Amino acid sequence: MHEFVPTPEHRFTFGLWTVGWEGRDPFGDATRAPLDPVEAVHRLADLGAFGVTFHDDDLLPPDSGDADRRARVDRFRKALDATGLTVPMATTNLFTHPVFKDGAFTANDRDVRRYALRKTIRNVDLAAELGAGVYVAWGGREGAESGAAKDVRVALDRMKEAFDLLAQYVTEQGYDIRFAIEPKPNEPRGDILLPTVGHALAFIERLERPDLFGVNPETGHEQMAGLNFPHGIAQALWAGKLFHIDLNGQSGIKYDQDLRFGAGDLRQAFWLVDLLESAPYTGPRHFDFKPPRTEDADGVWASAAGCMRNYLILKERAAAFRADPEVRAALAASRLGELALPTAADGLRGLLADRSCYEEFDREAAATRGMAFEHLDQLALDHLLGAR
Ligand SMILES: [Mn+2]
Repeated sequence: MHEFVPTPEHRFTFGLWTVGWEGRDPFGDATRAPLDPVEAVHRLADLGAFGVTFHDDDLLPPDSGDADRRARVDRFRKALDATGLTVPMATTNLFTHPVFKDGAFTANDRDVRRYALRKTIRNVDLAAELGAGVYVAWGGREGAESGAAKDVRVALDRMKEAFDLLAQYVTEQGYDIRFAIEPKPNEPRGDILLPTVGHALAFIERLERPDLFGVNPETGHEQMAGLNFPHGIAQALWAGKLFHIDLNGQSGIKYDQDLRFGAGDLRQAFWLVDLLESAPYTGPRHFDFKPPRTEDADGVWASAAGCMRNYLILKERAAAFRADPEVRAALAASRLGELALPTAADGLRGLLADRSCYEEFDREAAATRGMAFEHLDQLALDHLLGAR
């Protein structure tokens, strides 16, 4: 039996804000003490992680002066060097401080928008210094609760302006950094702009440098809207835009649960791992979860270890599913191979000239063909449940 031991080769990464979450929620105070980022680095390395990510404010108190900033960065860097942990991604906190109550890049107040851009640029510099190749942008406060309060078309102009300026900045600095937009439908705002992977993909194509922008989809964010997360990831891959991914768990349409990966919708987690492991995606498997506030420090690390363990179990289960001869036969019976054939390799003229596909098509016979999907799906469940 496999031991499911994570190693840096698996490229598992965690946000400082995940294991460092103190358990403060809208109804209750913190249940855990603050976690020193240096301790987080050492504990994550001990667990077999590959890297760590951060918001600017996770690492550096927002009002810290230059000397204090430098001391904290140097101390963090020392921990990275001592453990071999990497920083593949960084991001900006544009949501906690009250100044962002109406958003950051799309706040109605121009001075807030300009501050948000400068705050982001300052942390992009640090991301470059620490070697991050991806910079995530989650616009949690970019939205509204009432219709007239936000002219959405104008707000999207401002969003585009912000990202165009950021693209110009990294280009002029010569940074090897690309941006990944993280969609979310709601929470904390009543409705957030760029609510789904699909909205973000369409937005990116309107930017001046679309090549520098992709998406950072999060399991729970899509599932909060009732959407199929593996389908969203597949479309991002199809568009060449899966720059990063946030893995966690969510049980259906409700508040953002941020459960450890594998908890919540286990079937979607299985299909997601099946997809990621067969896709041309070599980026980090990044966990953006929150150890429940019921947990003490031991529970935090058990939760983090569980994210990686569940991924590795699902990876093994998905590989067993794909290698099973009965599954291969069931895939053939479900005619997956036929989906891979172009519909009209003979071109439009061939299609129009082919009487067998319309005038002589036996529609009733085609309609009676079973698709054999249930047998295929049960084989998947058998593998997922460890029954095969
Ligand atoms: Mn996230």
